[in-house]
Amino acid sequence: MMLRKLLSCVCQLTCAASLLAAPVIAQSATTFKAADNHPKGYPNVVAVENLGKKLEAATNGRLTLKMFAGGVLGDEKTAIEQTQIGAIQLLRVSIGGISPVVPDVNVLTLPYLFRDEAHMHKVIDGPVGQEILDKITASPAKVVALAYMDSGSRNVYAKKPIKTPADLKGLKVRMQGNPIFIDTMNAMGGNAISMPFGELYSALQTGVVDAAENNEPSYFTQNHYTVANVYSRTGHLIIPEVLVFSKTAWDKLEKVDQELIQKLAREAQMEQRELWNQSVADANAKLKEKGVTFVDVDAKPFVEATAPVREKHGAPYADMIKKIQAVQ
Ligand code: BDP
Repeated sequence: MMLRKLLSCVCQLTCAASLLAAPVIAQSATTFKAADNHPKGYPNVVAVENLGKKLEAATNGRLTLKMFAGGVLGDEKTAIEQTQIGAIQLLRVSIGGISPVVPDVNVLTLPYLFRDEAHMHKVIDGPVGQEILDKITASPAKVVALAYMDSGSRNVYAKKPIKTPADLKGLKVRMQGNPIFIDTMNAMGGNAISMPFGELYSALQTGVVDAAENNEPSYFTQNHYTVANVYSRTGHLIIPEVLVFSKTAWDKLEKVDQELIQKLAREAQMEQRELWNQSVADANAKLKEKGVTFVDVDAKPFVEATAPVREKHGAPYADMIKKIQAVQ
C-alpha cells in the first residue's frame, strides 16, 4: 500500500514537472536574421518585414524575423556567403547577385530577354518561374529559393544623354559582377566595370566610373541622381530578384513551418509588386522635382548590338529561353 502510494506520488510529481517543462519548450522562440542591401522603407524590405509580422502572428511569437537593411550585413556577395553558411537565414538578393553561384539563373540575366515588364511578371508568377526557383533550390548553392521580387527595368544614367551605342563610347559604366552584364555593357558600346552596389555613389562622385544603370527606386534612394543626373531609358535588363532561405536553417525546420514560410513568401512576392509600382511612381516624381532629365530611347540599336551576348550566353539555356518566349 505504502509502495503504491509512493509510486503514484512520484508519478504525479513527474507529470507535474513535464507539464511545467512543456510551455518552456513551446515558448522558446527562434529569430531569423533577414538581410537586404536596400534601406528601410524600400519595397523589398517592407514586404519581407511584413512577412515577418505574419510569421510571428501565425506562430504566436515562436518564429520571428529581424530585418538587417541597408547592407549592414555586407554587400550581396558577402550576404550570399553568409546565407550559405546559415549566419543569415532570409536574404533578398538580385538574380544578378545570385547567378555567379547558381549558373542556371543566368537565363534571366540576358539583355532584352523579356518583351517588357509585364512579360517578366507572367514568367516569374507562373510555372517557368517556379521551375527556375526549384533549380536554385536543387543546386549546390545551399539556399532554398522561396519567391521573386520585382526590380523593374534597368536604364543607363550618366552626366549626358545615352541615345545610341555611340553615346556610350569611352564611358566607364558600373555593372553588377556577372560576366553577362559585363559583356552586355561592352556590346552596348561602354566600358563595363564591376563593383559592389555600396561603392557606386563615391565611384560616380570621384569619377572612378562615369555612368551606371539601375531602376528608378535604386537610382533615387542611393542618391546616384545627385552625381549622374541624366536617366536614359535603355531598358537593357529586366532582372527580377529572389528571396532565399539558408538551406542549413531550412532543414532544421518542421515541415509545417516550412510550408507556412513558403506561403508567406509567395504573399510577399505579390505584396512587393504593389509596393514596387508605387515606389517607381514616387521615385519618378521626386527625381523630376530634383531636376533629373529623363531621356526616351529607341532601344533597337541596343537590342541589335547585344544579339551576340544572347547568342553566346543563351546557348546553354535554349530550351528555357523558348519556354520564356512562349509565355504570353
Ligand atoms: C538593385 C538590386 C540590388 C543590387 C543592385 C546592384 O535591387 O539587389 O545589389 O541593383 O546594382 O536594383 O547591385
